[in-house]
Amino acid sequence: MKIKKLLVNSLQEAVEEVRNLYGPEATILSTKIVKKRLIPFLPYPYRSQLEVTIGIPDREDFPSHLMGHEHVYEEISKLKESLREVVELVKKQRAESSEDIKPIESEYSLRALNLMNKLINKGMSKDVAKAIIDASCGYDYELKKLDLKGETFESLKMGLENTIPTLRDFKENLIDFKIIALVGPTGVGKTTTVAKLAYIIKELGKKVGVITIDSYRVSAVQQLMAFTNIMELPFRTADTPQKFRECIGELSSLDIILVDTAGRSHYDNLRVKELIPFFNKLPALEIYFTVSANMDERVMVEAIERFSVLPINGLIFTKMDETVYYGYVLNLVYRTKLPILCFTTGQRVPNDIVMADYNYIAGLFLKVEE
Ligand SMILES: Nc1nc2c(ncn2[C@@H]2O[C@H](COP(=O)(O)OP(=O)(O)O)[C@@H](O)[C@H]2O)c(=O)[nH]1
Ligand SMILES: [Mg+2]
Repeated sequence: MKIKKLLVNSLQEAVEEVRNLYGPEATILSTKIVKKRLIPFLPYPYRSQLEVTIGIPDREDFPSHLMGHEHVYEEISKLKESLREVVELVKKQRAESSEDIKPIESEYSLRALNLMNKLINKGMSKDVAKAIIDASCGYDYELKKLDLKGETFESLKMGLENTIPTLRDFKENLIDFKIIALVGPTGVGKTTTVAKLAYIIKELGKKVGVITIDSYRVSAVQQLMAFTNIMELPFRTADTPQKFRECIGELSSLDIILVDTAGRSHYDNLRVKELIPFFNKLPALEIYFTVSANMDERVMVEAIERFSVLPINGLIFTKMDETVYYGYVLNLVYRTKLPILCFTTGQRVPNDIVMADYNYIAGLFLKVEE
């Protein structure tokens, strides 16, 4: 608050002056009668005047064009009123939404609600958890509620089977020639996963080869080359779409070709597009978007959006050992409807990989916490 002093002839004049000069919020703090000399230096003659001390509220925070205008205060009181209305509205909506939950609670058995909570506690969105639990439940006429169809683990598995697509028959379906390409953000574990998949496919008695698409010539291919050498698998590097097709031609007598891709960053939209000519009109191609499970859910969604300029067939989740928010993973699957091919669970090649399997997925949410 600013303090000002004003000399006036009467209290009436003071009130008017204060209002005119400083607006209705200014207040008279005190008054005092003072003698004003009519001739400087001489005590006489003099005139009595009223000295008023005024308090003016600070206005520094207001935009300059509003300063000194009375309607500033009206605006503020209007704003206060709107704010009060907003607060009331939010309170009302909150009360209504908690009413929404009550029918849900009374709709399910305690067991089903407990399971739903376990899913939600690991990052699963409520709507996804509800869809899975709905598929795990049947109506219990005695309880008059939805209850899990069987024992918790089996019920969850059933629920997952109906809501979360997977490629659990992947191994059985490796009959015709296929080109399996992994795309996704840099550093998620594509190269490592290609090596693990190559091992699994070779163990199935299939002839498998690996091509690395490295159009930016930045990635070290040594890692994969060393691995394919040990396993005695054919290995090629392609830096142009034309070279890529030549490599496929050379390896076309194999059963399966795995394709690793290298990139600088998933934020680089243009570079994702650079992959399009490599994969254009390529028969028998399957593209798997690879993402690490330890990413924030929003980052995962943003990454898949960037890569969806490519025709994605399924999902691979890496670094499952580095998260407990498995719910994020299933949210992504549920929303994209893309089936899961596999999960990777550590750095060790070739061991740390689990092909998509409902026992494994159910176990993520039900295993005893360490
Ligand atoms: N903890 C953990 N690390 C992994 C896993 N998969 C790969 N990595 C590591 O992640 C890093 C990047 O892997 P890389 O295959 O080069 O990723 P790329 O850039 O997508 O090809 C390496 O240090 C890998 O050992 C996994 O499942 N769990
Ligand atoms: Mg790589």
